Amino acid sequence: MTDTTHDATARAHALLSELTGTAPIGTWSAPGRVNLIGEHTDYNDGFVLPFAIDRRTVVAVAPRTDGRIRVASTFADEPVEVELSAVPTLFPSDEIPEWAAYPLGVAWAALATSGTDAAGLTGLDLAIASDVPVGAGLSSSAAIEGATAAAVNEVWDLGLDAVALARVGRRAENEAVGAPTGIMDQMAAMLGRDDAGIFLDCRSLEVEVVDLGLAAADLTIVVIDTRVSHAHSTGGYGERRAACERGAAAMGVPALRDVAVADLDRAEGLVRDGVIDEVAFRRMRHVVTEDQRVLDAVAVLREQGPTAIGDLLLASHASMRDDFEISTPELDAAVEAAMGAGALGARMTGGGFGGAAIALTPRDRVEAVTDAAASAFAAAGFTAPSVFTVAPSQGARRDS
Ligand code: GAF
Repeated sequence: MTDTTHDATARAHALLSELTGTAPIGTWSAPGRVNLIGEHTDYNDGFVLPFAIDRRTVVAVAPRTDGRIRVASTFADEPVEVELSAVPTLFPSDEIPEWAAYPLGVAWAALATSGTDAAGLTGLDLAIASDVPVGAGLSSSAAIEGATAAAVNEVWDLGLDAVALARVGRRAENEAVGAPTGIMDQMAAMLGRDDAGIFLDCRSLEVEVVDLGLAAADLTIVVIDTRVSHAHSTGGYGERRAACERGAAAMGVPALRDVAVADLDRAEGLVRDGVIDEVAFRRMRHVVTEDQRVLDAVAVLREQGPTAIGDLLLASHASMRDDFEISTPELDAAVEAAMGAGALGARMTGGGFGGAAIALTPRDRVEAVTDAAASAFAAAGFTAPSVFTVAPSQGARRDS
């Protein structure tokens, strides 16, 4: 299996050495993720089936003796430095640049969650580099959060487990960065396993590791990054969340997880009676049917293996395109091109409004899918996509 950690590790070490003139006391990393199926279900307390990918973000750490914490990244011009004693009251903040709000937000949330007093802690320099493309819908944000969370948990001896660290990452994202996301990405980044999907109940946070069996079936996942960048701290994502909350309230349930496919008839009646708007109904229908598709996909994977989940992936894409309205012409073109070139199923992955599509592809069709996506994008006058394969990989870990 390929593991592209090495590149980012060298860059993180070089950055730390430039910053401090020293070698790291430790290096931690966490992966981006692909969501196989289950989109916009996490914040509705529903089900998701993501996997961690073999592209990682690396955090190299050196101690400081002056009670300060400094974060530096290969994609930022300047490091950001604050007093460790100021971390507990750092967020919300308009002053911390967005990229630095991820690692500093993790430090802030980790101290709060573990009830640790910043006074007794060692100051730190953190140098960050990543092989996860930013804005591609592969959760580069959860990768930074996971790597930083694993690092500070160990260096400061906070004693948090993997699920607690995933919650820390989500809190940083929600309250420090200001993106109202669910917990799927952080759970995948913390708990990913080689060759497996993470079947997560987002209400209980119970996880089942599901064998994807891709290699044995001679299949791979092709990522078609449309290079239309997206961000969840802006507009559409929050609007979708609000519509889901309207739908749940109208159905009299805590979350859309509690609405079954069979209840959708009653929901349609509520539209006719003017209790909910038609948009909220369609958002609800996406979430309710998507939860069912995740359950179906897990059952099909277990009973028949990965070759049989293609139709579920396609149905998921259609639901996001038509009911949830988060696809784009580029994502639709990517799905169509992949299917035309022999993929077994394809769908946009992640929050939508840009980012990437994935295609479940027989190994001997990877080149055809890559070429078909490039040709379709050129013919439509879109920016050329970036196309690559990913393999399910390990979650956050200490590398050295
Ligand atoms: C983004 C969010 F961060 C996740 O929590 C999830 O809601 C996803 O969009 C949509 O499934 O990645």
